Amino acid sequence: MTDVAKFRPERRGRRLRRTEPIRRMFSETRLHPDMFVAPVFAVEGNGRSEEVDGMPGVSRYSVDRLPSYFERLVGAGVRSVLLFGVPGSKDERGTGAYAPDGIVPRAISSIRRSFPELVVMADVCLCEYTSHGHCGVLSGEQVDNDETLPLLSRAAVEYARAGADVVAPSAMMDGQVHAIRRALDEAGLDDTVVMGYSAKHASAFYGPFRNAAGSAPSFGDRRGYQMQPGNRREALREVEEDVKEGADIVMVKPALAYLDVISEARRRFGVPLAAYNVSGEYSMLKAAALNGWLDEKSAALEVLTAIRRAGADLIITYFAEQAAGWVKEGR
Ligand code: PB1
Repeated sequence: MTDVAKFRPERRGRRLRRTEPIRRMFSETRLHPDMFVAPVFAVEGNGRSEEVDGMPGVSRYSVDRLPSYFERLVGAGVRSVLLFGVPGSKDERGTGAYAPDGIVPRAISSIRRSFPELVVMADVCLCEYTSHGHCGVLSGEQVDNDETLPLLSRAAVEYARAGADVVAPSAMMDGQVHAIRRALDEAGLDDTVVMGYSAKHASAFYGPFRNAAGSAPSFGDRRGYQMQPGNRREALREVEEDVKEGADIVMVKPALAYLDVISEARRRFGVPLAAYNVSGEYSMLKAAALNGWLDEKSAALEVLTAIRRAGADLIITYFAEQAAGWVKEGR
């Protein structure tokens, strides 16, 4: 057999991968439960806790069932929730979204005193409340941007008055952050944080959420207000606009298919950056895990690590409860 001189590489990158303790020392991207935000669906009625079709492990809860669920979240180490209301009735102007006794103000009021340690965020949009399923009021077949702004502002004020620490406008209306900030300040709610859904793309990955919230548009789509998936420069302009309008936190959504946008937003802007690991990103991983094609914990932690590595400070994720437990285990 040919005698081949032994080659001894000078650089041995594997030295820093040899053992688990060495690998932990040089881990460049770390997750912490404090960075996870758990989306929560609050529904009308009593005694309701219903798993969402297409989102194994995610349920919709009536207000009376929220405290026990929040006990579970806090016990797992989750410190922040993002509330979505699923009203009992809908109408053309989405009046349930800004009703003082609406599902979200009632949900917030019911848990605020019991969970002072939780950061309570409330999504601000009309789509769950409108009979047509669009994120604003219609003028013909178009969402009327400027007619929608005062309604979003009213909703944000109601949620803040009920005790929300953060209001999060997700309607993708131009000027929504400015309008809501001004309304909050005029109502004396200067301390309420505004988290803008700044760069929100018209994604195919929202399907399971729309099923959970009954918020799919009854006609057309959201491409007249959410951005097309391929537009990164436009996304950065939207983030910049939200910063100018006074957003305390900006966001890129979805996350997994938009890591480049997250990374560029992190590079350009100093404000806290959230990324929304949306329903479809959750469901596809869950489906693969349930079929035995992927290991759920490893794949989910890899996805969350990627979103964190791209630069997100906060990750809104349906894996929040599980991931908080996994991260604590791994410490
Ligand atoms: O998890 C998800 O898919 C989030 C969906 C998101 C919630 N903010 C919306 C997407 C949509 O239906 O366009 C709701 C928009 N207000």
